[in-house]
Amino acid sequence: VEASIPEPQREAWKRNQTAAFKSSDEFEKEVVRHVETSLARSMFNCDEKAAYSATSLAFRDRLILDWNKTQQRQTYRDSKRVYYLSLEFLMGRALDNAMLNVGMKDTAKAGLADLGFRIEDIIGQEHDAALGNGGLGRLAACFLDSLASLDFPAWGYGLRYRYGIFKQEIIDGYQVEVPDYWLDFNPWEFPRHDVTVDVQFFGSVKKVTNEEGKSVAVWEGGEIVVAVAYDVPIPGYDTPTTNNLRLWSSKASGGEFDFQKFNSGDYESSVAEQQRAETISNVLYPNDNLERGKELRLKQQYFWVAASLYDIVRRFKKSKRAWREFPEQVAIQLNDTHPTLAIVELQRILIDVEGLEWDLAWEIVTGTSQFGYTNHTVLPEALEKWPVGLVQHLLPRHLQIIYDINLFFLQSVEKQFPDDRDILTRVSIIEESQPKMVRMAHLAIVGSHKVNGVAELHSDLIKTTIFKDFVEIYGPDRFTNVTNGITPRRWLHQANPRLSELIASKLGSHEFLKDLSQLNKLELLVQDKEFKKEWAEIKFANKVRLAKYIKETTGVNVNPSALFDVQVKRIHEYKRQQLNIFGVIHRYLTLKAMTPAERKKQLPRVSIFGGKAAPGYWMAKQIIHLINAVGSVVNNDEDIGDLLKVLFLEDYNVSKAEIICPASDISEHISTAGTEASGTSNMKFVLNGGLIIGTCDGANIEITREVGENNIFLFGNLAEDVEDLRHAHTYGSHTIDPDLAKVFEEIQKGTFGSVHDFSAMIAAVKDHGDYYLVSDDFHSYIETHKLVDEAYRDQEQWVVKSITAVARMGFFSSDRCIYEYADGIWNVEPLPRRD
Ligand code: 9GP
Repeated sequence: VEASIPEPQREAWKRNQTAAFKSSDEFEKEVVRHVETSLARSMFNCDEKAAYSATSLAFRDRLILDWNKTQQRQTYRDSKRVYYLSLEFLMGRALDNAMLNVGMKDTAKAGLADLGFRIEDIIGQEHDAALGNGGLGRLAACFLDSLASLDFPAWGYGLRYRYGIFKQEIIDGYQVEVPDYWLDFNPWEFPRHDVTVDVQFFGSVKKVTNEEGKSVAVWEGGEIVVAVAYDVPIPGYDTPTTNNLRLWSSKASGGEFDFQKFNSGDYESSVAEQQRAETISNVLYPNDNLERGKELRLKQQYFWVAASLYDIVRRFKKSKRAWREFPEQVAIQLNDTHPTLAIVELQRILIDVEGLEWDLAWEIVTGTSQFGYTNHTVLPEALEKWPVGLVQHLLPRHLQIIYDINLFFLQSVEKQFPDDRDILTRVSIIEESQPKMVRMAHLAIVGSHKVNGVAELHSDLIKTTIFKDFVEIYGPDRFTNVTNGITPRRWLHQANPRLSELIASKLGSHEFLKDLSQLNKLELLVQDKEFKKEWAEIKFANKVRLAKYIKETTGVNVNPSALFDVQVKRIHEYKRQQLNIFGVIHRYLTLKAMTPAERKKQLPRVSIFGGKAAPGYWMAKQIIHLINAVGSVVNNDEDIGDLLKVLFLEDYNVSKAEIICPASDISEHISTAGTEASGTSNMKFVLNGGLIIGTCDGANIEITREVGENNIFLFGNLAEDVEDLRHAHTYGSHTIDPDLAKVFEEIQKGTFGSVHDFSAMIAAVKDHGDYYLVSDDFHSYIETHKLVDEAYRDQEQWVVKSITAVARMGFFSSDRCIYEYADGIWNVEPLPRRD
């Protein structure tokens, strides 16, 4: 490549290459330069916000140098790339992560101190990049960190929402949603106005005969929306590899507005098209584990998929390889069914644009290690289906292709099972309902070479329930498991720097951050007195930090010596925050019934909740309301004092998780067995030395296998019993647990205010079949909490459990996940720098 540039020019470029700052002096220079030039300010009006901006720009510049080299290397080596298609990337803050990953946090700290700033205050200025709802989006963010840290040539593709997940405010105990406009100042993205893709919607399809006499489909008319690329550098930890996350933003084709209309005085409609186009990437749908079937959502999906595939194909075509080699160069991972249209779009490109025959095109599309599909849920309300009429209207050519894919698929199934008519109805991509629906999960399975679940139980469940027929058709090998993981860089090193340092001091280096299995050496230290003392001190300091945050945000004083019991995650009936708050009420009633002398012997507890409810999820909002209502009674009850505090922390997000996770003693992962595909916050809490109380669900099961039954508190019915219990609730008699009945009575007496608001929550258990088994699990939940209290009283042993659990968490690094995907699904190799 270099040879194409004449020698003298090459020399001039090399001579003037930008150098990355290496010392705190050089860093300070960069900060001051950005304050003075990029921000047009000076030492006299550089507040913390400006210092944050300049610091980020200094680090952004640094990342971009590595980003450029990484991209050049990947292009030059022309090896297979992974494309991770996710409608959500819940990145959180970037600055702290960038400083740690490039190993320059201390340098920045010293430099900022020289300039008069505390690094924590500067980090705290950053707005979270919250382009996701919960676990699914955060998993994508952890995967990007691992892909870069392990030197894999990989790109993420997503949407650049103008509004991420809403900001949650709690007003009078109720959730209120406020838009999260986060793009005021975002130094972490590069607009690429030269990288655009025209995306077509609507219109019609006609058959024409081309010059070769072949009948081909032409999709014409409709409207074009332009996708503009914004690139976000993703730095790996302790490596120069800096990968790319490409986010698409929508804009109207043909300029800002229609001049003709403008000149004729019709200003409003002159900008209407622009506004309509921009709507596509305007807002993230705020539902977690729920699909609502809105037209705009389908538009978002196709817009993002079409732009991403165009980009991927454009890059592939530069290599001048034959189409057959496409699966050898490109692995596309579908994060849930949201990007499933990519399968149809690739088939369309190959047959309609590139002129390949259907069979050859389909062979390429379904080629080994081409598309992989990750399923993240078995909840029926979260499985995507689109009305055929809507797909026809929006994407007429795609619907034809879907029908053809389905026809060929069903023909082959019919051949395989000639005597079974029912299987055809069950597996068809088209559901013969009123209206007819396209089943996206079926399409994803038919078009992918591998389908994976995200924890062992979940991967088994999909094979025996929702996708059972497909196991018969394709054989078990198409289905696999990759248990989720988390990045230890953010969730240990960044969130809990003191613990990370303590571990590094004992293991001799920070290598464990890239090979988490090394944590197992900590087990040798569980009897080391000094080590245990330091371990406990760090936990306590993290609790003090959280207590301070609680005081600042809620005004409530909590005792850091109390047992901190945390449940932070999206609010959902299946995750059972209602079980937790009913348990808290039970504890409150028990304390109230005691004499003061008895109370004195009780262990103080702080029950901490946090999480957003989807704006349209009424029941979830009532749960938030009940938690707050209980808090305002309990926290002000003089009989109770410090023995019990109940808090709901507003606007739970990634940066708050970084404060909360290191501060838990116990955290709650208590979904009805068989409903939580994996869960990943369970891993974050344990990695930070907290123990968990949980059901035999999702990754809790594997966490138990790793850390040992003595170091986790399990309770409740098993997944295999759930169906029978539900059946018994509906068709047999359903008696409510007596302790839970007392809790209900108390709520209905009005102890926590509005009886009316909470009646539906009670009725769901008492009168509507208790679908989530709250009553069935209540007794064992309460009993298990008693065991938690007992265990916590023995602080010495508790610390041993905590250390042992952390030592055995190596398996849950997202690095391990990425190696499993790379090996078993993508067939890609890392591409480290050779120098
Ligand atoms: O509900 C699952 C959660 O259990 C899992 O940890 C996460 C990442 O795999 O995905 C969630 N699923 C969804 O958000 C929607 O399918």
